[in-house]
Amino acid sequence: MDCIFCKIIEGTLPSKKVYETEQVVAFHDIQPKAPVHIVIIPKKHIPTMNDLQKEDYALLGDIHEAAQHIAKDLGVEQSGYRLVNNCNKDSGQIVFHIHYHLLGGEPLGDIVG
Ligand code: IU
Repeated sequence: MDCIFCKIIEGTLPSKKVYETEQVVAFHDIQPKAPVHIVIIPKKHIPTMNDLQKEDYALLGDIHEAAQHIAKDLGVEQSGYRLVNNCNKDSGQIVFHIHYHLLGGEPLGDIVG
């Protein structure tokens, strides 16, 4: 499958991983928009939020669990952070493997992933 994030999951493309379970992987964004900018993805290839099926909803819990761990590990748990999903063109989604941006490390204002 020609999906950049699937290649990151397989390890055929490099990434700086910060968290991994059987279901999800998280890594540093290559073009960070904040001091902390992590991309959290399910290992299952789901293109967009529109494609989520009921059987996938548990993955959203896994992603939130990942976000809690990462926020703590990277020291933004108390200062604050934002979790953002972009869906389709108007949101600015460029990678069509569902993902959540975890942003923090400074007052975020209008910064989105
Ligand atoms: P978006 O929500 O689809 O716009 O975000 C995709 C993000 O994936 C974007 O912030 C990219 O910098 C990031 N990214 C990455 O971290 N590693 C990659 O190899 C590629 C994109 I391509």
